[in-house]
Amino acid sequence: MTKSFSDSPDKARTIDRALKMMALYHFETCPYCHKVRHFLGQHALAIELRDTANDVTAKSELIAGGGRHRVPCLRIQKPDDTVEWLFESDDIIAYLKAWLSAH
Ligand SMILES: N[C@@H](CCC(=O)N[C@@H](CS)C(=O)NCC(=O)O)C(=O)O
Repeated sequence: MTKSFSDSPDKARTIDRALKMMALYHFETCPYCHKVRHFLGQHALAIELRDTANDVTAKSELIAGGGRHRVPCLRIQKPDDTVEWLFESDDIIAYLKAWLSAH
């Protein structure tokens, strides 16, 4: 289980589930990806990382879903199963900041 944002186990489980609905497409040497990974580390956000430079499946998923091989990109699966592909490191961080304040 990820670091809890709350003392409540139920709330921690809800947060874990929500984090599992996200994945960050990135690669190691990209400075914009580094910025987003740093933010994830600072806030102990256990979001799955998919490395498009070393994982052909991750790269194909990003191109098929997001329309281009540009990183970083945050894949967000919504409760209704629709998927949003969010590009731009600043927009990803802004989204996660808003997500954190809501949780
Ligand atoms: N303004 C973007 C820049 C992202 C960017 O330039 N990423 C590079 C890797 S460092 C990339 O994916 N280039 C391939 C492309 O744009 O098709 C951000 O802040 O996320």
